[in-house]
Amino acid sequence: MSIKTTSTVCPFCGTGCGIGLRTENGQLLGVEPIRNHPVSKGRLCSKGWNSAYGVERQNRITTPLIKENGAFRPASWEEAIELIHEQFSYHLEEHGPTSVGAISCARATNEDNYAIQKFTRVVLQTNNIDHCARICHSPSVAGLARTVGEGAMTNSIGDVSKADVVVVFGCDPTESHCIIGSEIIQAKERGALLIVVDPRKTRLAKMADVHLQLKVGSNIALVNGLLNIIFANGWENKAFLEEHCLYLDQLKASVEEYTLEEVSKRTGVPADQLIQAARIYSHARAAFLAYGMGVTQFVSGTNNVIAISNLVLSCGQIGRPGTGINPLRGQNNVQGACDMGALPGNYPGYQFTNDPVAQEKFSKAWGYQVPTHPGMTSLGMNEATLQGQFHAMMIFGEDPVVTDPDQNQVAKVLKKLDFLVVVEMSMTDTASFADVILPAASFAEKHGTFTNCERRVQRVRKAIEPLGECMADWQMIGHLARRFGYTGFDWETSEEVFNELAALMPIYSGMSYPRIEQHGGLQWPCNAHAPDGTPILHRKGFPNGKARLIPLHHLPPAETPDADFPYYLTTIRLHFHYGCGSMTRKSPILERETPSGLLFMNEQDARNQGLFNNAPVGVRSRRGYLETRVVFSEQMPPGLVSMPYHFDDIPSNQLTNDAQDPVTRMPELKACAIRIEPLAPTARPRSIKELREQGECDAHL
Ligand SMILES: Nc1nc2c(c(=O)[nH]1)N[C@H]1C(S)=C(S)[C@@H](COP(=O)(O)OP(=O)(O)OC[C@H]3O[C@@H](n4cnc5c(=O)[nH]c(N)nc54)[C@H](O)[C@@H]3O)O[C@H]1N2
Ligand SMILES: Nc1nc2c(c(=O)[nH]1)N[C@H]1C(S)=C(S)[C@@H](COP(=O)(O)OP(=O)(O)OC[C@H]3O[C@@H](n4cnc5c(=O)[nH]c(N)nc54)[C@H](O)[C@@H]3O)O[C@H]1N2
Ligand code: SF4
Ligand SMILES: [Mo]
Repeated sequence: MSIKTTSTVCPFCGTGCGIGLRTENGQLLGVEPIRNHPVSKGRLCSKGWNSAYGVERQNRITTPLIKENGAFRPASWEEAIELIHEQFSYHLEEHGPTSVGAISCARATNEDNYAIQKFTRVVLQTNNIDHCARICHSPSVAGLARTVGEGAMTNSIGDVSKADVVVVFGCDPTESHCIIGSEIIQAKERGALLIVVDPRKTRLAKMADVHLQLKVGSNIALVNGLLNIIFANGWENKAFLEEHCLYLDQLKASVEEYTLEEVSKRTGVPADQLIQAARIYSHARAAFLAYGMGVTQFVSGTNNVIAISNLVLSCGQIGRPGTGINPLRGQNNVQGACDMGALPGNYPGYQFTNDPVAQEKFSKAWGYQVPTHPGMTSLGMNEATLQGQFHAMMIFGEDPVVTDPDQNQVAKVLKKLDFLVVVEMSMTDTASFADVILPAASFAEKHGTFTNCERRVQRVRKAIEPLGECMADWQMIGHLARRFGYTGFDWETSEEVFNELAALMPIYSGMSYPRIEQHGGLQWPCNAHAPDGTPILHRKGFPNGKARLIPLHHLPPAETPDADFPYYLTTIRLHFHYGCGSMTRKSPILERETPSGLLFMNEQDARNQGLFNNAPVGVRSRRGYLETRVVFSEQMPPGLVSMPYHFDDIPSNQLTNDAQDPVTRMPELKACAIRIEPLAPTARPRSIKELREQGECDAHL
């Protein structure tokens, strides 16, 4: 008997830490860090250490399941595939290809995502393919494409240590990207200056040299204010602007009205702090700016990203080590899922679905004419369902009932679908709505690649055999496509899938499994011009010749507090749990740390409502109601409360608003109006299931 360690990648966040899966006799024993890993260097956060719990047999779905008379029964693969073929064929024939679609999985491998989007385009004949990037960094993909040309982190995680200024803008890396968070703390300890832009006093905000504690939803006003100060003092990088940027005059004119007084009033940030931050950022030798959901998850998400890009470009803090505009991509493989074209408007490698040249390229490569009608986004498919125009859907590894805004609305959609297939590892709220569930192999049971937030494509390696009848998503796609009578899906290994996708994507064309292994991961673009990959983008300029500065104006959140709903609710992440909690909540260690959803609130606000610490409360928005406990938090400013979104029993998405960014249809997950209804001091908060059973909540679920 011997213990073996398989080197692979953490299945949670986009940092992409290296983990060793320890096995004995084909059984998973646990996890160890990889000492010489280029990103994590022997470190892991508590989720990485606990990743083996998330894939344990007792929690898994291990055979296909078919719903009959409201209950699931085990089925064979043949039977499940037959039913899917029959139903999708029917809807394709009856209502056409715009009436069906798929949601791909940012937790699955590149090979899985490539196969899923190819299946959707070739077999289902539609561009109705999307995934959770929609409600995550789609504004980064859209915004940065318009300004600098690429929607990804421009620099590498290691660049944090080369910066003399670090800006943490609307993200909370010590909770959400913990190893990046620890790099920032180390940089600060070595003398780098830290600026945090966040309405909450996060752990990093407490350590910061400047904490711009702005009002929720005032990012553009704040950035335009900083630009006004920078231009008024001549602190911009004139040489860089001259050589690399278009439309400076328009930008300058647009920020004129953002005077110190006006911006201070709009954002709530004192004028001296605005001046201090503008001076530090513009004078930095190398300023590393990281941003996250506090920027993107607004109706102004794309404009927020563009505003930050204007700031970065105006100070020339890009294209050099230690600088850059760095969206911290969230899911382990959300960068990859976007790269693979699991998006309605993009083929693999960000080639546009409305470009005739790209259409021809992919039609030829895949051997079938690709669809030309525009695809719908995930929330677009939901709306079309309610309007009776969308009928059948496949969801690969997402739990929108818990993670999409306005849970009651999502449930209504899933109920209305004529046919729903969910591909999952374990039973989720969303899977319970399915007509067919297919059992997905976990990251530990398959080979493939993940692309982390710094564009590093890394090898995922199989440590154990797939449990029961589980299969990698790309393998299921192969079986499905063959049943539909299509060729071109006959891959035998994940490596064959990778070779096919790399050949079609100029940004991956220099990659192969052996080369990825040799280099410890390769950062795209990796091709003939950059055979060893590209740790820093835009060293020599911008893909479209020059970068664009784009004037913009402040837009408040769609819903603002009023007499009926007097607080802003913002939703956040907690260190110990991940996404819908379907993996982290299986770990007794993580569950012990944070077992339940909570409402974080400023102590004074709570006392004004007669609430004590831990008091039970009802929380109501215009869309839903839940019950939880209040926790006094010095992180929260007056008027703002926060809740994590990881808990299916206390789901903050009961309350959130699906008002959307017009460019990307990103919903406004970071700001909605709520009221707090104190419960009897001895009452126990009821779970959402109890509330539903007692008729105090929308009954769709
Ligand atoms: N532990 C854990 N880690 C995760 C995840 C997880 O579920 N759990 N999920 C992963 C995923 S998918 C993602 S996308 C990333 C996200 O990682 P982050 O971007 O760090 O995520 P959040 O905690 O949602 O939001 C970030 C911050 O935005 C702030 N904020 C709210 N409103 C505003 C505003 O108007 N302006 C500014 N400037 N800030 C504002 C909030 O106070 C919060 O601190 O995390 C990844 N990592
Ligand atoms: N209120 C609020 N809501 C939010 C957010 C917020 O900040 N506030 N953040 C949003 C963001 S940024 C994101 S990214 C989304 C995330 O939302 P989701 O993508 O729905 O969340 P996850 O928990 O990552 O769910 C992924 C599912 O994939 C399954 N899975 C894992 N690996 C595989 C695989 O290899 N194959 C298959 N088929 N399945 C697999 C897991 O079992 C899990 O149930 O949540 C969004 N929702
Ligand atoms: S920081 Fe992210 S990738 Fe690293 S161990 Fe934690 S969850 Fe995994
Ligand atoms: Mo995300």
